Amino acid sequence: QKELHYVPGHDGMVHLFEWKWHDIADECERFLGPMGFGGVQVSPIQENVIVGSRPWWERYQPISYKWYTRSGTPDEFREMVRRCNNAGVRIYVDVVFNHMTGDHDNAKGTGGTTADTHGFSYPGVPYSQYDFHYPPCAINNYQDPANVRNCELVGLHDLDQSKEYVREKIVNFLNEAVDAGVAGFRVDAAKHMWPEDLKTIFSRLKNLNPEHHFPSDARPYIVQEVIDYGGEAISKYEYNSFGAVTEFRYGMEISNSLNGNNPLKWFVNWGEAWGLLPSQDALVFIDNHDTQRGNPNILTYKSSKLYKMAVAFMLAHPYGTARIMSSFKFDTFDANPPQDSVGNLLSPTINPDDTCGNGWVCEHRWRQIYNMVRFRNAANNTDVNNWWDNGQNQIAFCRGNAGFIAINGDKYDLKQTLFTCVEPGTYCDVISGNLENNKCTGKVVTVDQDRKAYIEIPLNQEDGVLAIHRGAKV
Ligand code: LAG
Ligand code: CA
Repeated sequence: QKELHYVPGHDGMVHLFEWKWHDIADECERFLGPMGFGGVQVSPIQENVIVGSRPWWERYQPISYKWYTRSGTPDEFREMVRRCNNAGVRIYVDVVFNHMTGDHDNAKGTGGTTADTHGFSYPGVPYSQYDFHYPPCAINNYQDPANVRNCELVGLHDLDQSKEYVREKIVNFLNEAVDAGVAGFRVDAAKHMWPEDLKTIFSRLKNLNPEHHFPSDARPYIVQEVIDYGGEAISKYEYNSFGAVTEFRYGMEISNSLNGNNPLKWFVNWGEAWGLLPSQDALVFIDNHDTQRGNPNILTYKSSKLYKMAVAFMLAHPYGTARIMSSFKFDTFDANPPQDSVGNLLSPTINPDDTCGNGWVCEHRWRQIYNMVRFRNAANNTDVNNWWDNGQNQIAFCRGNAGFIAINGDKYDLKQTLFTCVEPGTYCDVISGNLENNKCTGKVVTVDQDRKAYIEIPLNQEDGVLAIHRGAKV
């Protein structure tokens, strides 16, 4: 269950964090489909407890498995999945079934469901005390697998997935989404569940719904969120035999290097040799919705130049399934998503230059990022070849003879004639510009008969990357 079932000619997943369903449907049709994106990770679909201040994280506290959230209704969800699939863009749902809510007085959900959280009673499912690890204990020892998996993560009531009844509720919840046409799931807090239980649950999922352009016998894609930076009792290798796994070391190492702690030239053997999962098992990303607000060492939209370099490297490199974060602006950990005075989520507005307004960052609409999605598509099925570096932080490599990228992570200009692998001709650097009506609005790169070109990335420019590919010839 590691196959994404992207539509041919599409690649790259974008996490449209906290977007509403009808806005995602619009985005699939007007932008993601035409730009060649492969899929969208959407925020949790199950009903969550309403937290008074309406932080984003209330969605990680399920109160029932009904599809009523601030993102929309069940009908709106189904309609989005249908429209996105028709636009060639797959939908992956963030599913939360390690736990239900924490303790809340008079708990009420986004669909009106109530619960006695202190009594571990959730009539909307229904679950009772018996379905949980009860009496509760707190996770406080990451060297002890039983503590991590059978106790409560930050006070969230911990379901017992070894119970047949609990498994059945979870499987039904997931299968309803499969019926609606989703292509797979991001499994929240997978590290906090036993691999054997997960394996059983996933084995009971239906095949993908053939009415949504999936091949027959297609299995749902599963990516399990297992945070493993090393040094804890639970390993990502306990999970990758039966589904893909989030590779948290990926964004950590790239951020670390661009922050000046390791030379970029070391990335010549980037991949399993670095202790990363096998490529086909790994979901990779620079930041996610947790690390962007909780981990100061991870690059985010806030350090835009370095961040675009990181994302460009990720999309140019063939290792792993790439996921792009699409954020809302925030100052503090708890900051609300864009919302009105009564707590309804706001839709993004689209500016004339394709960027977003209304508090949405929309990294996926930054030219340097969406053009690298196109690069990734153009370079599909090729390897890294003709690696070059200056012994420090200036690197370049090809993808077969389909594309070439150079990155300047040094504190001085990159000015070099380099072998580009691509056929002779005139190319548009898709980082500094777009190809519009056969004209390049950015740097033009001339590749000579020897497939060499003069490459320039001055330090004072907006971006530290240059990229050309066979899909963007002038
Ligand atoms: C995840 N992956 O394993 C999510 O990616 C992450 O965003 C979730 O935490 C977490 N696991 C649980 O699904 C988020 C926030 C937490 C928040 C939690 C539940 O990072 O801060 O906890 O969602 O809403 C909040 C409070 C805690 C409180 C807890 C229970 O911050 O202080 O104890 O709620 O009331
Ligand atoms: Ca657990």
